[in-house]
Amino acid sequence: MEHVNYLPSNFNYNSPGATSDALKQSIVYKLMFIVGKHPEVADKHDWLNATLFAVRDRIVERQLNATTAQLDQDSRQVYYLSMEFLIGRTLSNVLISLNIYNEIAEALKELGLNIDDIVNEEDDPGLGNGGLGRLAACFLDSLTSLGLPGRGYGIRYDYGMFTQKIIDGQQVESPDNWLEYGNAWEFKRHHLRYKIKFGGRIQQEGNKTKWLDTEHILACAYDQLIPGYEINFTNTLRLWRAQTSKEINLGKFNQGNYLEAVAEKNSSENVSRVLYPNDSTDSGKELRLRQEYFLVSATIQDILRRHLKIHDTFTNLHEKAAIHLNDTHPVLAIPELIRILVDEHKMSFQDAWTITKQTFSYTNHTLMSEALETWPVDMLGRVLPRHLQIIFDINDVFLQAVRDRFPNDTDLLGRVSIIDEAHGRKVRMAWLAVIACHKINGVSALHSQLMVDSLFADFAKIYPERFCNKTNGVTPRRWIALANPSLSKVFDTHLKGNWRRDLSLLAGLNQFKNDENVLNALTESKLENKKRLANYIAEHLNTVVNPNCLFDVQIKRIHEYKRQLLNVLHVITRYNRIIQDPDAPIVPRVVIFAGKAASSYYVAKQIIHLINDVAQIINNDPRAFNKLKVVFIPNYSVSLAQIVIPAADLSEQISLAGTEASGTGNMKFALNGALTIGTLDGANVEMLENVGDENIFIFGNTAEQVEALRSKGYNPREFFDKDEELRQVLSQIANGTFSPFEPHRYMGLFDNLVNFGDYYQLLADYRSYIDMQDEVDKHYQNKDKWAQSVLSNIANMGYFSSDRTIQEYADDIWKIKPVNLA
Ligand code: 26W
Repeated sequence: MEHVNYLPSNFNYNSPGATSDALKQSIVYKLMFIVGKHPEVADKHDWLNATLFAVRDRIVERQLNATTAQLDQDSRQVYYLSMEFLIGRTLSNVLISLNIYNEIAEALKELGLNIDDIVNEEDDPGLGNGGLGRLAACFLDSLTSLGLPGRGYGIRYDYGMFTQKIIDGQQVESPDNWLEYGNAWEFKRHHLRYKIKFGGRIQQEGNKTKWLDTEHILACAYDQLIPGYEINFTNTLRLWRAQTSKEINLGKFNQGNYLEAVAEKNSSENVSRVLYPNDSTDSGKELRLRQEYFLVSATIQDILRRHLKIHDTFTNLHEKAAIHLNDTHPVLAIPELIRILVDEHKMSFQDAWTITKQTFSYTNHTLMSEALETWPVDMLGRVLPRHLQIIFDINDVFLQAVRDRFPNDTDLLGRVSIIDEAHGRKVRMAWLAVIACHKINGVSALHSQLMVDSLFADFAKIYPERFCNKTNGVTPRRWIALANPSLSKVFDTHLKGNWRRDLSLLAGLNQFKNDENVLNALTESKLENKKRLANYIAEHLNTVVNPNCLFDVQIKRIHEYKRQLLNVLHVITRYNRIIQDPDAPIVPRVVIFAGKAASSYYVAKQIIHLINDVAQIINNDPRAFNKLKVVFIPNYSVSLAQIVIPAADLSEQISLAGTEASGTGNMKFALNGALTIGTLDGANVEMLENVGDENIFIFGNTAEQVEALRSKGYNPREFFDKDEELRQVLSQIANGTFSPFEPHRYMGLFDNLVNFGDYYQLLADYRSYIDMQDEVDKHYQNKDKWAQSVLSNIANMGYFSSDRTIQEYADDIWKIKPVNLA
């Protein structure tokens, strides 16, 4: 492309400068001329915004550089479609990327402000539920830091994940109005708006299909710049917000029906109002379907518009665009692309289908059947009739090919058909993804294996070359550099090269296994982080915890399969032992929980209630003082994780083997020097391979044993009857020891475990869990041995950087290369 020289040739992109003086000047300037406040009257939030604007300028320079380079090179890009991006606070992360943390701290200090106060003033946008959304955010960070061209696409929900309060021991939800004070970080693209159609009917005219009488809303783009770590490059996260389309209301305005027209405006904007707070159960609600289509329609239109600006045809779309589906939530992008190519650009269905298959790829994040999305054929036909028709067409072509290849397997067709006829005619979105995507990956070695053995076994026979594994990773910038300054200092002192950019350099720590200086430095750093957390707990929960205790932590969504309840069984066992034998030596522990329960998930809410009831009894029992404390920290979020994870000694990763697809918290803890107690589930398996079995506490049945037990008829009663400690604990839960004013409160939890089959096999793993916890205590009592394990554990975790993961996606799935930067 030809360029006009808009800027003088001697223009310096770094003109605003990054010294603390220059930054200070920019901050004050932004405060006065953008925020519109005099420094004398500005409050903390004004200063935060002023700082954000000043810093944003420095990123925009990089964006200009990136855009020019990308346009010149017309390189293949990845488009990462996700209903969730849990990006966390921005300011501190950008300061790390630009390497101006100290300069900003200095500038703010000169302005009479403390950088921590300003950083903590920023809202933490909770535009995701948990693992899947946070993974998307780590991926954007890595993609950009590697100089790879791509763009995230999601929804700009007005309300993110609800705020959790604990009142009388129970979860209470309230809306998270994260945009209340605006969002200084985003750019609203007023001109970038797409019409999104719903409803209506199909009309066939010859071989042309028309989608008529639709209702419309508009999707408006909001961009957030994603900085890469120390690289003159950025990518964009583009989030869509629903706006009323003027056209639909005009009629009603003209009829004088003002109120109805305005009411309609509100209801159509509901599409981007709120994030569904369910992870791992498919809600099947029509509004959710509309949200999903809203995301993909706006996105596909945007990708095609961009493509057409540079090329005059779509026949090379797959050479320029790799579209990635983060789980099945954005799977309607497939029929949407076909619809636009066929109905609006007159391509044949065959050609459109061929291009589609070369463009899309898909990650599966869960095998649990209740999480697999299906839409009733009726509902899909009502909301998106043309898409339903295209899905039927895809299914016909696919089933014909299967029939030709496997003529003798008559059951196969019913099993692989996109339409599930057996369960009330439903569209199986995961099937559609597998049939249309050239690559399908799981998120850990174990999960990817189970995926082809179970959920997608039939498809693995049909398309063996499509399935692969991409083990998850986490970004070392946020999860070490930002969250753990004291540990970062230890790394910087003892490692050659920059581990922030190449996490495999952590292996360099191995040579210090017997170096007391380094071991002490690690222990000191941990203590500092534990003090920081203890302060947080004191301030927010009015509870005092002693940083010299072992901090035993389980933070994640509350779900039966993650087995927080097994952790509680251990806590009570420990409590009972303290009471039965008060003089026995014991490793004092603080057991910390955090996590949200989906608002409609009764059992998960009961588990939260039980944790708080148990805490209430134990923390107020003088016999347990200095020996055991239980803390539930409310409102788990990315920013809370950044405080809690660096402070953990022990990381609880205790899901039933075969249920946790990967886990990413497990990686964050281990990288921050916690040892793991866990089952052979998800990425724990690969962590064991990397860190060695002397540095990790593995217990419980394997995925195979879980299956075997289930199929031979698992009877939890057997375990109940034969294990006295277990029996005591369960009886206490059942008889109201922890809920004296409502003794039957936890009868349901008890029955689930003992009488109704214990689906997640807690009782089967109880004894090996307790025994392994005893091993943890023994290990911890030997301070030197513990410190050595911590060191080896960190040193061998370099594999779990999301930079490694993204490099694999780039090479094996997306086929994208770094942009050449000036
Ligand atoms: C339709 C409702 C719904 C919503 C979200 C179903 C399922 C989900 C997600 C797939 C749940 C999720 O976040 N899965 C997690 O993905 C992480 C990133 O790959 C993994 O580390 C976790 O093990 C997996 O539970």
